Amino acid sequence: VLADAPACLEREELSFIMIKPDGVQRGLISDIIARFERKGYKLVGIKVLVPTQALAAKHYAEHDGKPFFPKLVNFLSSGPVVAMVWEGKSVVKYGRTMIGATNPLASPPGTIRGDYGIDTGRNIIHGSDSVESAQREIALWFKAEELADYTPSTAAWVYE
Ligand code: IDP
Repeated sequence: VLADAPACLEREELSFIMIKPDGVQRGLISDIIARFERKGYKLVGIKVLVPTQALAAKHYAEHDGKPFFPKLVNFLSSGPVVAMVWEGKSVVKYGRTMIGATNPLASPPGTIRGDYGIDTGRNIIHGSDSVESAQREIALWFKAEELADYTPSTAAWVYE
């Protein structure tokens, strides 16, 4: 079967997904990982760290100057986060669908933010909003050698 499915053997799209300090403190790590895993996406990088303010500010550089920026940077560096890289077809766009809207109260049930959050400043998880953002964010948080390249034995059962 695997020999008949070469497409699943090549590097697919990558997204940077991060469980923020509120998601970690609330015990949502395993639930969030399980959602991406059960969808069929592949975990290729993961680490737990307390981001420095400088790293948090770089990650959210596009929001520099906005009123909520200082609080956002302080919050992200207030405790451990789980930084991850997930791989799979359309993982950037579909990952955002799984995550929901920026405001958890505008996110439908079934999405991560819809199921678990209330305030925008405590929305549990980050996901890259474009393939270009994903590339920038992955380079910011991970070294190339920290990303695994492998083919799960289930690949031919997920991709045709
Ligand atoms: P996203 O996380 O859904 O991509 P962005 O607009 O990129 O949303 O904003 C980044 C993060 O900044 C949000 O996830 C949220 O935590 C925070 N944020 C965005 N807008 C506001 C706001 O108006 N007030 C407080 N925090 C905000």
